[in-house]
Amino acid sequence: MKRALLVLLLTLPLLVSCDEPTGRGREIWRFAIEETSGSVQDAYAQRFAELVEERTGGEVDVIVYPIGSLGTSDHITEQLHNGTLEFATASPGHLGKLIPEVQAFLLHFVLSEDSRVTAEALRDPELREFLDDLYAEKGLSYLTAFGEGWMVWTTQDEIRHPDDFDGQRFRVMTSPLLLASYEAYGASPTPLPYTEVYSGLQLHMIDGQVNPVFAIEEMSFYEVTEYMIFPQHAEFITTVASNPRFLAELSPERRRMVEEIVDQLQTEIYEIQDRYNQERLETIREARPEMHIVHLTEEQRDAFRERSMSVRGLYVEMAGPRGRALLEILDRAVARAEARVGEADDEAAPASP
Ligand code: 6CS
Repeated sequence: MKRALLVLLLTLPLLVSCDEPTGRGREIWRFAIEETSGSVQDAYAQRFAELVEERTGGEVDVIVYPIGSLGTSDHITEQLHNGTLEFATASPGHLGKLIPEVQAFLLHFVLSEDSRVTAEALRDPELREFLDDLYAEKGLSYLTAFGEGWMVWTTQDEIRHPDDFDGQRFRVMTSPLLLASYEAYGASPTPLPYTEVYSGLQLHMIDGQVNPVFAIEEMSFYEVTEYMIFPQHAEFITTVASNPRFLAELSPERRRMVEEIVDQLQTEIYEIQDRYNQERLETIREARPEMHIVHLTEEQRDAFRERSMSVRGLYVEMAGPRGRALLEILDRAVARAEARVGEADDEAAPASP
């Protein structure tokens, strides 16, 4: 029954589009996201749709499916692999079950503390080439990765030291490395799909969760927790993927168009996520002035950093030699990005008298 509904849902736009007054059915590309309408991923997919429609003169319509309409993140990845979807976001927090190496993006205190550097590093050609191969092996085409903001803990109790995690049932995404990461802090991590987190918190099945500010606002997690804790330990990173057979059948012009749009959106999405995260923190402050907002000190962060070190070894055990190689590639990508961001800052700085 569920499958029949899904097929109907996916084919409906095709049927509708065949009814164009010209009689010439428009082409439909389906883009599923792991977030709701109004999210960072939605902004990405909507801009992608707008640019595709503009550049194909309306020949291609991109339909965006928010989370829930086609199932969980795992279901979306499966549909992308099967070719029922042409594009989808695939966050390492869930995709790590299929591609263990991508869990490098989930490690704490590994990437830069400057989100501009991380955004720049995610464009690195060496990194792209490596991820291209990993995704291809699993029947997916890697298009890009981008950050969606710093991860923030929302909890019932104040957490300033790993010992405060003791006994906390803490919701994480479903990749095994995340369980290991919060076990290292002493928590009892609980993997759950995104759409079940609010009720989990409300019914006290879990005591806390972690996500960027924009998500905490749009999913209303702030309504059912007391503290927002900013540890600045990791950014939420997602990836965008396509179906390899679909891409292979595109004309060279269309293929180039997709690459150019993805490239253009890389800068735009950085600005959008930055704005969403700032604006929505204000929304939360206004909606719930009693919410405790805690920024960990350097000393407090150090205690978490120290505990997180053992998880790097676990990552290499899970992801093998290619996981180790990816960590090295990330190090090089960050170093190159730091140099580029530094140069841009120097150019922007007013010349000394
Ligand atoms: O926590 C999650 O599961 C989700 N969080 C975000 C911000 N995006 C997608 C992901 O599935």
